[in-house]
Amino acid sequence: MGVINTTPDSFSDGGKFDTLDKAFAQAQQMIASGADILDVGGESTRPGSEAVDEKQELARTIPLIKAIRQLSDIPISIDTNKSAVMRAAVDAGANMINSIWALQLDDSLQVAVELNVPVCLMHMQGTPDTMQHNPDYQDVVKEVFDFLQGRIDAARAAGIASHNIIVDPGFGFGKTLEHNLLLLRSLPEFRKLGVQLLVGMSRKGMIGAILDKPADQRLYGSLSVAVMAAMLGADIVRVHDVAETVDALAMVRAVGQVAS
Ligand code: 9MG
Repeated sequence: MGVINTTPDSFSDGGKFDTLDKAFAQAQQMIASGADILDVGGESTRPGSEAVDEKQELARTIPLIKAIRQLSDIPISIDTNKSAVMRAAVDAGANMINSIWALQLDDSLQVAVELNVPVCLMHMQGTPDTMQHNPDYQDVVKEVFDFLQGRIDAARAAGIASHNIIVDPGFGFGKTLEHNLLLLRSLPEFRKLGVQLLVGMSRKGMIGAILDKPADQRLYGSLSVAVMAAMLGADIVRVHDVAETVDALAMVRAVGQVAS
């Protein structure tokens, strides 16, 4: 899954793709590089980020989704928490909803049921503006697991089929470095939830903290964790560097396919 942020304050690319043309060029490059899904977002979720209003989010995402859809039938995910943006995005050609709030806000769960597309339900402790102030767990793996189980149950009860549910432990969303590393090591545990597993660690602070490098120098660290995640059971990895990750994951797949 290639990340396309149309936000001027995105943490990893500093808003490089803040115009439609640039974001569209980025999408084209990701498609050519072998992305399976594009994740389009119009509101930054980096730690400390502030919310944007609906009008602005629509203006940033909908023309881009329409432009990508004219070019390709690649699955497009809309990274949003606003039900009006979900509706408009699916209407414009998006085929999936990525909710860092796990569809807990307003009528988003009901709207996702109506739209009948796959949904990604992510764990987050706190809110994007405060989540990294003091992340606190007794048992991070159990608490994230139980939260995701609860959201799967809520989604199923509302009418979303299991095959349309994807879960995500939410690396960097209200977690210390230790929490993130423990979650990565414990990824096989999350397979027990019985639905698809998505992870997003690309260029994040957990890599910067270990390598002591800024976001634009975290490619090798990002590839390492993408490979580990795939080997530990992730179905989808959300990344900025699609071409490099496609090669790295082809190697993982090849090893997994060797007959024993
Ligand atoms: C929007 N966004 C930023 N980071 C993310 C992550 O790790 N997972 C998902 N599902 N979305 C994310």
